[in-house]
Amino acid sequence: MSGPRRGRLVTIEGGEGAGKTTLQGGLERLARSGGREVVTCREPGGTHLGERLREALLGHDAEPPDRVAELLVFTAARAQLVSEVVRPALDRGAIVICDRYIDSTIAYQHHGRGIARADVDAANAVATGGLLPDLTVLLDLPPYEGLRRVGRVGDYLEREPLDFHRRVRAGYLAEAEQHPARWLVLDAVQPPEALAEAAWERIAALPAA
Ligand code: Z5A
Repeated sequence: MSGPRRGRLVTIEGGEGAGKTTLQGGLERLARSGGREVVTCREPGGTHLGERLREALLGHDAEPPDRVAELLVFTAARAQLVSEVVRPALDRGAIVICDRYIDSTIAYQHHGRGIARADVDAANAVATGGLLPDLTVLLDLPPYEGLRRVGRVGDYLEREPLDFHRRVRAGYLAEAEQHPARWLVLDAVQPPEALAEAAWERIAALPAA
């Protein structure tokens, strides 16, 4: 990692339709009302290159890729986002709220696809230079409920069997259990306002920058 960080990196994780984008909006409003600079981003995406990689990978006509290619495309998009958006924002003292980050790759490509943990960790480390979130909010929801909420079968990941999505959910919960200081697990059936308040309480309690 290069130099001290003054801002805070908050990531939001969970399965399809768990409410990540909705929570990001709620947190952005709460953070702005406190006068902080807030930068929001999503993965894959958030940069010109990242959005092009997103379209190539998840566009409606995209075929399911080789699983190692999939790992490398997600982490390539992340490398661009970290260097172009996240690190500069943290250096300015902003709160960065990112919809998905390294733990999506651990949950989907390791727990879901079965790629070796060491390979996923290495790809994440290269992409981020070791930049870890200060807080990761997991919106935990049964996969069938999340897929019902979004009401579509869009990209190839959404077409994966329910068992794949169950492994992803179990993987997230296992990660959160192992690193409780970094994770906040919320039951995503709660109303959006309650989720935003619970997450904001933890963000506000992060040590001063
Ligand atoms: N992926 C990966 O495999 N590896 C990686 O490293 C990365 C990603 C970075 C990206 O999908 C896919 O890439 C994803 C993982 C994989 N695939 N899967 N499966 P995406 O970005 O297109 O989509 P997503 O992130 O999975 O989910 P989403 O569709 O954007 O949903 P969401 O942001 O979690 O939920 P939402 O849009 O806020 O809400 C969905 C609906 O639920 C909407 O109608 C809301 O009004 C409603 N909602 C939201 N909150 C609530 C509550 N609290 N109660 C009731 N209803 C609610």
